[in-house]
Amino acid sequence: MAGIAEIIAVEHARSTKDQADALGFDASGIASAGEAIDPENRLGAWLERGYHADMAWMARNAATRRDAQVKLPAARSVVVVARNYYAERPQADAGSGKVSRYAWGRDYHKVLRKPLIELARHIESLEPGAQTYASVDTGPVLERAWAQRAGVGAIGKHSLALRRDMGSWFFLGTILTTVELEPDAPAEDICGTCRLCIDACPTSAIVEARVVDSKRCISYQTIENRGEIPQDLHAEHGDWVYGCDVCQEVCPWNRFAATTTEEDFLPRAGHANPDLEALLGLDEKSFDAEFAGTTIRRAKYAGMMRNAAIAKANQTQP
Ligand code: B12
Repeated sequence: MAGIAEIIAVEHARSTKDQADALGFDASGIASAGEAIDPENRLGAWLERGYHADMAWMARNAATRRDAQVKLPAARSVVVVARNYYAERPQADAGSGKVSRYAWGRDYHKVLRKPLIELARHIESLEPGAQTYASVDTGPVLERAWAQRAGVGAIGKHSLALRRDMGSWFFLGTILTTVELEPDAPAEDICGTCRLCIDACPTSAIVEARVVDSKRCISYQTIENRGEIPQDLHAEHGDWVYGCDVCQEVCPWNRFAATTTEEDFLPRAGHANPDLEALLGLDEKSFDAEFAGTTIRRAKYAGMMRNAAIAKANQTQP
């Protein structure tokens, strides 16, 4: 017979997931925070091989990323939520570049913050003195590994969290909490022998299944790199001016994606396939105004001009 603590943990888990549904999340799951999330130190191996490129912040808080109880010492559970951002790419005109899908609308950090904080408040209301730590992307949390343990998504060979019903076009958010919640079963591999993403990556950035070398990844180069993009990668960048979706576009599971119900994620006019001439014609002030409230601002003016010039050269060179 289940003890009272277990019955409460089951009830609290149900209430948390119901609240996640009510707040508009497309999926949610729960993992136990007791064991460190990265016992094999895959993050350490990734950092040692220099796969974080110039993202020094990834190395600075590695110990915290590997163990939820460093961030929240009494953490017992990790709640993981997913929000679908899929929309069809609008028709592109000649002379346009490509922005990756996740950046077409309003910045997802801003969109997801409010419902995630509301969910954290709900969890805090379950138990007197309960604590939470909620984050989307920027917290020292290995979000994909938690998503896998919480049953929210398997880790695909492109390294992204992947589901049968949504593919990989979804953002993750996590809440570490001191509240005991009944955990879900971890997600099981759905890639099998498929290796389409590994073979399709234009720059061979997926160096082995589930391991991405940021130094080669177009997403890193166009968004995070503040310096020059290595010359030998220019041609492979093709039309991409912000991020890259190739590894996701070829994934068979992404055929099942439905359009997001979040209007803020739908493409803003000209942001999915920006006209390269027009982009290159912007001064810093007009760039900031055009992309205010979007994640594209992260590349900064100089970065976007660099990216647009490479895409333009790729279209004009024979
Ligand atoms: C740094 C970072 C990047 C870097 C490095 C990418 C990378 N693959 O690590 C760059 C800038 C390249 C990048 C690119 C993109 N990113 Co990014 N990124 C992050 C960030 C901030 C940290 C990721 C990290 O810790 N990497 C280090 C490696 C070592 O960690 P890891 O891959 O999670 O590895 C763990 C597990 O995968 C596990 N593991 C490895 N192999 C195996 C095998 C098995 C069987 C198991 C069980 C576990 C396992 O071991 C590791 C430790 O536990 C996360 C947010 C976060 N806080 O987690 C977003 C995040 C991963 N990014 C996201 C997105 C959307 C993207 C892009 C699609 C954006 C774009 N369109 O351009 C691309 C995708 C490129 C790609 N194929 O990875 C989303 C992904 C959502 C999803 N469905 O998975 C996240 C989760 C942000 C969010 N909150 O939604 N990103």
